[in-house]
Amino acid sequence: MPSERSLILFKPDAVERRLCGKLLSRIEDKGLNIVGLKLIKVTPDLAKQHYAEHVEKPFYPDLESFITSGPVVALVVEGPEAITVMRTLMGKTNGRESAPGTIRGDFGVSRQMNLIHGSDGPEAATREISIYFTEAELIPHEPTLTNWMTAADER
Ligand code: D4T
Repeated sequence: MPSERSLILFKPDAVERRLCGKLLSRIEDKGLNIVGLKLIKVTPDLAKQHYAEHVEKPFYPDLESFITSGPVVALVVEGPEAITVMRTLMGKTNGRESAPGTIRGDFGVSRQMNLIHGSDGPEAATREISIYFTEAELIPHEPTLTNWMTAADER
């Protein structure tokens, strides 16, 4: 089972609402490794790069002003099927539809202010990680607890 990396953002609403600790705990509790983490301000240029597929959509101007409106915590998480594991942990895009127990389901009712971003596939993850992080900013490591959280054939 291949280990994957996913680009995660705690969006400006999560920072403003002081939810970063709770969101980080969900990721740590689940058993994924943090290999990159920083506080950044997303610029309009960076937003256009990140959301390239949405730039022409009617909701894009509002999305850009939201994602550039305050600090964002950017992370790279790693683990078995990390991309899918994170999407499941986050819940559906629209907080009104996401299930209780998920991050979006537990903490919000908005489609735009949905607290967290996670890459939606391996190609997106590679692209997004390279937009937000340099190789030197990523610190791969193998916590000793890994041996108690995954079997050998799951690593
Ligand atoms: P992100 O990319 O933020 O993790 O969200 P999703 O992957 O779950 O959802 P998405 O790409 O479809 O949308 C990106 C981003 O745009 C916001 N949005 C979306 C919005 O404000 N209005 C809309 O109509 C849609 C479809 C929410 C997430």
